[in-house]
Amino acid sequence: FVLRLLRRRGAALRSRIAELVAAPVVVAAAIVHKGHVLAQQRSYPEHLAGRWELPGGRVEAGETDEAALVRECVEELGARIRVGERVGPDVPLPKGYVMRTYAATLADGDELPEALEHLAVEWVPADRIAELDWLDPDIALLPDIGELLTAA
Ligand code: 9L3
Ligand code: MG
Repeated sequence: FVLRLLRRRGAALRSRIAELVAAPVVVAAAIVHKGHVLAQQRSYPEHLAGRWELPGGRVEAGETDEAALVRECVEELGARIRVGERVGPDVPLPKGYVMRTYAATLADGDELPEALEHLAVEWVPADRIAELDWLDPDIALLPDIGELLTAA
């Protein structure tokens, strides 16, 4: 029965299955400007409030990583970004998610974006990255972010 259904429904069903099997992705943006990376301080949930992270969030069904990152940065910072290369490895998150990070730049101007959903936003230079209390998954990215900042 399943095989007949698969044959009949073909590609649509297979791609739906692939979607369900793949690890759901949280995308994060390492937004770089003049040797600084943008860090934002979480306001929620309570156990993460006060800690720092790269902007981003969950990729929704049918959305590309890039589209999700652009959307999240508009929601969180009111800023449009240009998404660049992948940075560092996929980092495992709770509940089977992975966090995937991309380098990015601000698309319009170079003013520090606003914290629309966060407590604060800051440009952090390479030599001050280690001073912030980052979320656990973001800590795994810090060596790659340091390299990104000093390579530019
Ligand atoms: N997360 C960790 N580091 C990040 C981002 C963007 C997200 N740089 C984790 C925190 C949340 C989950 O991923 O548990 C979903 O993120 P969000 O939708 O609450 O931003
Ligand atoms: Mg978010």
